[in-house]
This record gives sequence, structure tokens and C-alpha cells, in this order.
Amino acid sequence: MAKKPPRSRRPSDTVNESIADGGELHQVAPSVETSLTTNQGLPVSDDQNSLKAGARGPVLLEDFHLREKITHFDHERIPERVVHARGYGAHGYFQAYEGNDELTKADFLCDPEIKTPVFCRFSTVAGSEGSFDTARDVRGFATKFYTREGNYDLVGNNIPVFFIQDAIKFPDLIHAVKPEPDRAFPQAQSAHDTFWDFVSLTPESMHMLMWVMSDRAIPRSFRMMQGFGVNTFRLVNAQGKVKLVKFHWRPKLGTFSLIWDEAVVISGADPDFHRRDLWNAIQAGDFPEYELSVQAVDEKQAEKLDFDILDATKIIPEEVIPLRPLGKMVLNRMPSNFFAETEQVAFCPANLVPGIDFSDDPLLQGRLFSYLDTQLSRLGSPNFQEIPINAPKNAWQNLQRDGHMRMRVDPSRVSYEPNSLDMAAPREAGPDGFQSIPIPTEGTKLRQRPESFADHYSQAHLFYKSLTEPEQRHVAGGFAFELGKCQELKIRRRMLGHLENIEPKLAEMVAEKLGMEGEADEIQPAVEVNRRIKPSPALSQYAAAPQTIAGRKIGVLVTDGTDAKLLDALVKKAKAEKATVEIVAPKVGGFTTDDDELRPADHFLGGAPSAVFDAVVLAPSAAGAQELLTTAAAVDWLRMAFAHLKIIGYTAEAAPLFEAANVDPDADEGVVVIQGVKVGDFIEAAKRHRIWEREPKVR
Ligand code: HDE
Repeated sequence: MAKKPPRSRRPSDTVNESIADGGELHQVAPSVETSLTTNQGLPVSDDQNSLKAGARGPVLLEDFHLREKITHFDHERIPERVVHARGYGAHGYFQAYEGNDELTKADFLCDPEIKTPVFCRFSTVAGSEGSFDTARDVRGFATKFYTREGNYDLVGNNIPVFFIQDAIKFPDLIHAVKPEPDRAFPQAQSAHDTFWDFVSLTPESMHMLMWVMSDRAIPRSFRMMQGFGVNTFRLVNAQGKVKLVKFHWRPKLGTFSLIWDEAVVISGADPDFHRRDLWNAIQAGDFPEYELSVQAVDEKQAEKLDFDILDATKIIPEEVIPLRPLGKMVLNRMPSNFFAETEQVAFCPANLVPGIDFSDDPLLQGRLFSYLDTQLSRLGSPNFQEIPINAPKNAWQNLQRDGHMRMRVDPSRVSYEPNSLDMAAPREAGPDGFQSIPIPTEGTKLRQRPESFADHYSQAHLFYKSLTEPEQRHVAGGFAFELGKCQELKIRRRMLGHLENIEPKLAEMVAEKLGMEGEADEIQPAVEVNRRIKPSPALSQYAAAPQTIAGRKIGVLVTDGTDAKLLDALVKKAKAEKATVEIVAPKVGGFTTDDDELRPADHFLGGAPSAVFDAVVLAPSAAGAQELLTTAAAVDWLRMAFAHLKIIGYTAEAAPLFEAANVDPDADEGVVVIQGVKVGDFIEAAKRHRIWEREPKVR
């Protein structure tokens, strides 16, 4: 039967019709395929009115359609994730490079011919589902590989270390960072007393705090973020050779961050900044790519490191053990339904494939329990793996049965093993199945932290020492902001004491910003801080940042009379560099160029502060510039772009705005005049991203 086109009915028609004929709609009979039905498949004749005794009479309880619809709606939400509630995901694939079989027998890492489907979810940790994207926070970076040998989940973060060493402290850490229970604020913030109370009493968190106060915790984009497995895992090859490994993801676009003031503005202007960025990029065919690598060491090498490889508060500097690339991931498709896929996806670090195994990292061991457990309360059923986003793409069968929402129909009489009644029933795979690496283990039963976990400051010092000067300033700014929000002075003093142990210069900067010089508590480190530790330049985002504007967004402020040829030249040049241009006009309805063409705008000025762009161009007409002078948003647009250290291009007509914003048009190499259609200098300058030397002048 030929499919009839769906009926198109504007809501206003419905209302009018409905009113006109006293609530009765006269419509063309729908085709069977397209008609609205109840969940039982019954075609619904009227979805506008409930069943009543008379047009103005009471609603009848027998209206099963009304009850079914409302009941379903009432149950539309499931509990959000207890951590990492706000997230955004995308589909894609992973493809291995040649030669990994020396390290692992994992099929998806060894066969460069196959493209393994993946689903990747990025998230913030502390905020609830409805919080904003640009909070200062760790970002989750969780990837589910649907391999031919079953699902493998690499559930990582964008920071390579963690706050605690033992999973038993996780509930305390999360309770401390979440909104305080008596007042239910602050949302999506670590800047409050309970968080800093807990961490300042937990010195093992010092290294992680350095990362979280750094630019890493305010990434520019999910596309420009590194990922780390954090815990130590094992890889084993077909010959049984074992290596301890740390997993790393590196984005092709480079690793970039926002500036704190910028993140604060963006959280109001566009709370979905990171989501929108990923969505726009993938819809435009600009697919984010990440390279997966490992740092691999054998047990002997691990013993020689000056920290314990089982301690998740430590990194292996890349200069000590270099990264070995294994393959690349491309994200190329957004989910078609957020709830069904991104909300229901259930990651679990215990999901392994042959060739990969755990280490005895006590943080990891606790995680192995937690994720499955949390899915039971979040997704409400032990059958959550049957939800399409969670189901493996290879065949799966076992003798587990029943439970809430069981989808699969198992026809056999046999649901036990061993059995002789159904020779087709699933059986053990023997050596072809997953086998834990036979690592010898023994020990005395006790609750004790190993002494090798006791150095809490040396790597925090290493991190600070490896940053460029602007990055160091930002760390100080991060601490000062967060501690400034703590009301309890004793917490600030305690933290200043820890900072003294990490790096006295840092402690001094923070104390000065807080107005608390000389007030640091004295805190005795458990072991001597190693200040001679060699810096690791790879820890800096900006020391060797790629000079590119690929994946970046240039905002152009225009008015009526803006030079059309200039705009065209900008768009062309940006496109050639894989960047995009977005037009900001006084009105979203559009603007008229100097050749009288009405062009659309992407944003109206009040709705798009310069903070949401990577670089900006001011290209008003002379008359337009005069009009903009009366608009605070226009003056702020320039002022903020300058304060956020952006590259600013401008035409001569924009000069009055510089005066109003008190910005010197010759301030530095990041403020570039554009003559005619010569946009090349501006684009080249934009590849520098920001002018760090400007910072001490503006902040
Ligand atoms: Fe998680 N973590 N975690 N975590 N975690 C969860 O699982 C947990 C830790 C990470 O996009 C939960 O499904 C414990 C480190 C990500 O859906 C929960 C401990 C790292 C995500 C849980 C940790 C992570 C989670 C909440 C301390 C970096 C989001 C909802 C031992 C390697 C995945 C859920 C997604 C989510 C427990 C520490 C990463 C409660 C007990 C370290 C990216 O099970």
C-alpha cells in the first residue's frame, strides 16, 4: 500500500477548527501507518479533548487515552546520574593503527581494517542535569566501544589524576562538592565551604586541585579536550606478555581552554555552549577526532618510578614514558534522541574485552562495583543492557533470565548450566573467552594506605612548575576565586598552608589576592616535598599550542552599510582554514550591506557577547558605529574581547568604538586593522588564539 503523506495541521488551525465546531475536529481519515495510536496500538480519533459528560461537563474516568498519556508523561524522568549528570554524547568509530598486537590481543586495537562503532559521552561532574556547561569542573570523557568481542568501556576524565586514592572516600568527596544539604546551593560549583573543608583535610587531593584550579577545568570545547583513563590498567598480548598502562586521548584540534571571566559570561549567554559546539560541528561535517595512546611499562619499570603506579593521584610524565599511539576515534553522528541514547547510556569500567585487564588501584577496584550498581537504580532494571545504546553489537546470550522490562524472549526449557536438555544452550567459551591475567596475589587482611601513596605534594609542585606563566597565574586566580567564596577563615588558612607546601610563590599570590598574607597554617607533609622534580613541558596546554584556527568561531559585528566584500573575504578565508564566521547585527532580522543586499544575521548583539567567539571583527559602517556608541552591549563587546585577550580585527569605521571602550587600537599584535578586504593579517594573528602578554594590563 502506498504510504499517504502525513496530515499537516498547524496548531492555530486546530484551535480555530476546534472552537468553531464545538470541539469536534473534521479531518481526513489518517493512513494506518501514520495515525496516532495508544500504546496498545489503538488509533486515536481525537487528541485535543478529553472525554467529558457534555462539552462543559466533568471528565470521565474511563478516558483511557487521557490516563495513559498523562501517566506516561508523569514517569518521563529517570533519576539523573549521581555524578556526571550533565552530559552530551555522540556516535562515531574507532580505528586502530598497525602493530598494536605486540601490546595487546584486543581485537579492536589490533585490526586496522575494522571500524569499531563507539558512543562517547562528555560531562561535568558536580552540576545537575540542568546546570550549565562552562562550570569549573572535571569533564567526563567516557567511550563505549562496541567491539566484535563485546562492549569495552573506557570511562575517563579530562584530567589524568583524581582527588582521592581509595574508593571508600568517594561518597564523602561528592557529598562535599554537591550543593550543601541544608541550603541546596551552590549549584555546579566547588567554590564553597564544604568542598574546601573536605579537600583541605585530605592532602591526597592536592595534585588534582592544581589541575581543577587550572584552565583544564574550563575547556573551550569537548573537541579540544584531552581524555585520560586515570586508573592504571593492564594490556596483555597473545603470548601472555603483560604491561601496565595509562590511557590517553588527544584531540586533533589541540587542547584549549576558556578564560575564567569568559566562562562566567558564557554560562549566562549560552548555558549549552559545549553542547551547541559539538552539535554544530558534527552537523556541519566537521567531525572531532581524538588519538588514543598508552603509556606502557612493565612491572620492573613501574617499580623504578618515584611514585606508586597504583596511586590514581599521580601521573607518569610523558618525558619519562612517552605516549604510544594506538588508533583514532572520529565522532560523526549525533544521537537522534537524547534521552534514549545519551541519558540511558550506561558506562562501566568493568566492561572489558580479552587483551585488557585491571590493576590493583584501589580507586579502580571501587569503581568496578559502583557503576553497575548505580545503573540498577538509575535505569531501574537489571535488563538495562537490552536498551539499544547499551546492547553489544555482537551476539550475546546467557542463562540470566527475567526481571523488570525483560525484552528478550528466551524460548528454551533450559535456563541453567550444566544441562543436557538443550544442546543449543549457551556454553562456556573456554580459552577463547575472557580470562583474567593470572597475577599472583596474597596479603594480610587490613585497612591501610601503603606508604608509597604518601607523597601528596611533589607532583602538585611538578604540575605548577611545568606551566607557562599565564597558566600559573590562572591557577592562582582559580584558588583565590574559590577560597574567596569560602566563608570559614580556617578553611582558607588551611588551604594556604597546603599551597605553601606545593609552591610558596603560588601560596603568596593567592594570599595576596585574598588579603590574607602571612595567615597560612603550617602543615607538615608526610614525606619531604621533592622540589627538584624535573618539569614536564607536556603538561602545559599553551607551551606548544598548535597555531591554527581550525574548529574556531569568528564573530563579526556588523551594521547596516557594512562592506559586503569584506564579509565575503572573511568567510572565504575562514572556511579555507576550517573555521566558521558568525554575524552579529543589532537586530536578528538581518542587516543591509553597502551594496544594498539584505543579509541574515546569526545573532542579535544583546544575545551574543564576544565571549562566545574565539576571535572577533568589528566591521560597522561609519553611521552604524555612531549608533552602536549608544549601546552598552556594543562597547562591552569590544571591551570584553580585549579583556579576554582575543584577537580583534577592525575596520577604520570602528574607531569610535575603541575610544568608547577605552581600548587602544594599536595596543598589541592582537589588535589588527583590516584595510579593504585584506583579512590575511587578522586570520594569521587569530592563529595565536590569545595575546597572553596583554593579561597583566587588563586583569
Ligand atoms: Fe565515576 N562514577 N566514580 N569516575 N565516572 C560514575 O556511574 C565512581 C571516577 C566517570 O558519561 C557513576 O553511571 C566511584 C574516576 C565518568 O555516563 C558512578 C569513583 C573517573 C562518569 C561513579 C569514581 C570517573 C562517571 C555515576 C571512585 C575518571 C560518567 C553515574 C572510586 C577515570 C559516565 C554512573 C557517563 C560516573 C562512581 C571516580 C569517570 C556513581 C565510586 C577516577 C566519566 O557509578
